Amino acid sequence: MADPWKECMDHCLEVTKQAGKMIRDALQKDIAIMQKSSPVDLVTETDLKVEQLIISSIRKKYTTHSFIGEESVAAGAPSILTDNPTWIIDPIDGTTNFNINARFTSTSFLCSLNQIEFGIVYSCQEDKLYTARKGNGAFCNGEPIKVSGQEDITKSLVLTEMGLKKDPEHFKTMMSNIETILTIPVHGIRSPGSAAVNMCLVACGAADAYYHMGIHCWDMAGGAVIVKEAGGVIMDISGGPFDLMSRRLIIASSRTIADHLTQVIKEFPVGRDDSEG
Ligand code: LIP
Repeated sequence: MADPWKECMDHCLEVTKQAGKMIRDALQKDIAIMQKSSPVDLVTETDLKVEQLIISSIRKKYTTHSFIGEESVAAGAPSILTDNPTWIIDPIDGTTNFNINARFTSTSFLCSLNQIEFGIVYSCQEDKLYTARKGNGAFCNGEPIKVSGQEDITKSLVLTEMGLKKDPEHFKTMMSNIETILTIPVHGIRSPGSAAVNMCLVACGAADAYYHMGIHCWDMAGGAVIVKEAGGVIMDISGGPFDLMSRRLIIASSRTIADHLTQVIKEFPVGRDDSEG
C-alpha cells in the first residue's frame, strides 16, 4: 500500500530546497532584524518570508492540514496539537547565527498525526539535509546516519544552549548544570546555536548528548524523529517520556548517558507550548 506520508515528505523536500535557497540568497543582503519577546529573541524578514513560503505551498496541496509555525505563533496563532495532521515549522532555527552568517542555521519541519511521522532539517550553510521517516532510518544527504553509541559519559561531548530567558534564577540553575556536567567530567560542552542542528549532530555521531530547557516544539520537532531513527534516545529532562509540547528534552547516543544526565540536571520551570498564547 502506498505510504501517504511519503508523498507529504517528498513535497516537503521540494519546499525545503526553495526555503534553503531563500535563506542563502538572504545571507548576501542586508536583512531587517526585529525583536520579539526580548532583545535576544530575534526575527528577520527572512524568517517571515520563509514561513509564508512553506505554509502557502503546503496549504495549496493539503488544504485540510493544520500548522504550527514559529512566526505564526509569535503573531498570535495557537500552538496546539490536535488529531488533524499538523505541520510544525521552524523557518530559520538559529536566527542569531543567521544574522552573523554563522555555520549552523537550519530550516526544520515535521508532520505529525498523533505521532511524529517524518522530520526534515536542512542545515543550509553547510548544505546538509537530514531526513527521517518513521521506521525507515535517518539520513544526511541520502547517506544513512547513526548515533555514536557512546556509553561512557566521561568520554562524551555534550551540547546545550543558553536560551533566551536571562532571569537570575534560570541563569543560576543553567550555570550550575553546566558546572555539574563539566565536573563529571565530560570531554566538553558546546553551544552551536541551532536546536535542530544540535539534534542532528547527535544523530550523526558528531556529539553524544544534547539537553535544553526552554525551547519550543518547532525547535525540536524535525530533529526528534531523526534522532530516534538514528538509534538515539530521546526523553524528558526528568527521565520521563519525551513530550513535544513540554519545551524541554534530553537526547543521547545511549540510554546510559541519557539516564546519567537526567539524574544530575536541575530543572527550572519553562511552561508548555500548548498552554501559552
Ligand atoms: C533558537 C534555538 C537556539 C536556542 C534559542 C532559540 P530560533 O531558535 O534554536 O538553539 O538557544 O533559544 O530557541 O529562535 O533561532 O528559531
